[in-house]
Amino acid sequence: MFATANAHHRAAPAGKSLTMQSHNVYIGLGSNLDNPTQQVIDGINALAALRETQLLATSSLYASAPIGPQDQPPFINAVALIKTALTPIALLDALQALEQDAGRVRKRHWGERTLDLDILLFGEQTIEHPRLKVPHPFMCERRFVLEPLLEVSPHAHLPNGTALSQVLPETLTQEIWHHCTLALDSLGSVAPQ
Ligand code: A4P
Ligand code: MG
Repeated sequence: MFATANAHHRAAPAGKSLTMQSHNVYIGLGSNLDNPTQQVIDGINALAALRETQLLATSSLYASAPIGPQDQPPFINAVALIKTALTPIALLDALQALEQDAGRVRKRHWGERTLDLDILLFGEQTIEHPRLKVPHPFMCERRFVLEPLLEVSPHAHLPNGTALSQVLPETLTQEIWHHCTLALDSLGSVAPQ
């Protein structure tokens, strides 16, 4: 229902080449505290600045009611596509450092947070590590993940070959709202359009 043309794709920035083996990775961003729109935009720009990493595309921002405890504010979510030469655990460490930089306090499971950064898909890999499960265990149950991911990559699929477009219809009872599209500004950062 949302135009896939909204997704903002960009060419690799000059001077940031990846020489080692690299993977396309989808990151889910979410926030429902301390100006969530700005938290998610700042999170996307922080992803673009990670070492050995390029930002390839971002979805629009979407608003939705919380899944989990209901006595918390609505969320703003987005999905970013990056290309990274970091290993999965090195990327997780980097994302957790960014969450801390955003002043994250973990109040409760599935509860409110200033910035949540989840690794949704890491190339074609399936990862079962005590600290990291990929594909993200709940991604297929969440419209606020699937809709922005499909905006970025309409043909995206799980490592087992299942097309995410096939899974999306099961989540359509969850309401989400298109919040705003993002555009690259003259400095190469994303900002609301
Ligand atoms: N971890 C395992 N796999 C991954 C992965 N693929 N990506 C581990 C990132 N981390 C992963 O995460 C707990 C641990 O998960 C990490 O230490 C990492 O080693 P957390 O974010 O600290 O804790 P959490 O909040 O208890 O759980 P989780 O699973 O991250 O929560 P979710 O699934 O992110 O859900 N409703 C709306 N509308 N929008 C939202 O964005 N988000 C949540 C949080 C709940 N409801 C929501 C939203
Ligand atoms: Mg998380």
